Amino acid sequence: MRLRQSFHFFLFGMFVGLSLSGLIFFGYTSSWFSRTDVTPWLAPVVCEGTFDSNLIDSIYKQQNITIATTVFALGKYTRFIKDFLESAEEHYFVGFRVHYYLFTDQPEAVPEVKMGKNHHLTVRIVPSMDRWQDISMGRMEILEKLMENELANKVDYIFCLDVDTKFYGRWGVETLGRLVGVLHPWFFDYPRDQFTYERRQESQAFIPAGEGDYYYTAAAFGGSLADVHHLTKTCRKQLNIDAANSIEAIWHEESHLNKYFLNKKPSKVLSPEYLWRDINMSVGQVKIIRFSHVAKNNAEVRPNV
Ligand code: 5GW
Ligand code: MN
Repeated sequence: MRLRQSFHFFLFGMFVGLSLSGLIFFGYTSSWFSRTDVTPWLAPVVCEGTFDSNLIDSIYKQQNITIATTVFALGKYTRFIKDFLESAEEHYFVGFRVHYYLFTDQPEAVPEVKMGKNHHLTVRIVPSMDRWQDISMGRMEILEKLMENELANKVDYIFCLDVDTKFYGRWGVETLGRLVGVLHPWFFDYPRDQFTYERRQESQAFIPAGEGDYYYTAAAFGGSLADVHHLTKTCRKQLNIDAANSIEAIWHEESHLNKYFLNKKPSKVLSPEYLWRDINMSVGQVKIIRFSHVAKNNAEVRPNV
């Protein structure tokens, strides 16, 4: 009798033990996949609270680095230059060497903005382009040639940014890495089947269902000069193949960028703190907004396409 009782007790103990370990194991695995400060390939996802800005500044200060930064302002987008540059001068790599390359079809529309110490601005004239598709395609090629012909061995890192944006907080050396992608502010908490990847097999940007890690924005990307050069060269080629096949990826170069990042995983991912949206977004989802798309009236600023 006593033996039977203790046997039952033993079974019960086993049951509780197994259930608990199952719970712990399940909890552990699910928390691993839901970690938001690191990717499944162990690249950091940079957000407030994951770095010490003073410490990281002091580490990078020992290296004599230059960060090139490209931005395009064609047609009516020249109206965004002032806020972009002024806010960048308050928040963007303050104290580090920065060289902006601003590409525009109207150099006379570039406002005078006082550059901080070791920050420089070069304005480059590019031909006017009416079709968005030409701007988006032309952008990759212009960047590729800039890096090849002028920046090689002169700068260490490069970021390519949209101009219809503004800085509200620090964007510093915590963002530097070999290949850096930024999470799109609309999709960071969506399941991957809802990402707006290119789904037609005929496009070079095609990503099949069930694949893809994140949905990255094309409004900000960067990394080391060699890695970003390879990125722009690859995307330019893929865009050309699509054009030759009369197919245009659903979100233009953003679709191609996402395809690129599927094959070449970013070594660092920036959280949506590094590209928010001034409109339609609840601020509660991020601790700080550093860089954000400003509200714009597309019908007003975009040429008729
Ligand atoms: C954008 C859409 C349709 C037609 C033209 C343009 C356009 C883009 C333009 O007329 N001038 C221009 O300078 N651009 C550059 O491309 C800007 O740097 C802009 O930030 C970038 C991406 O275009 P956006 O900002 O309109 O795209 P979304 O997806 O951020 O709205
Ligand atoms: Mn934009």
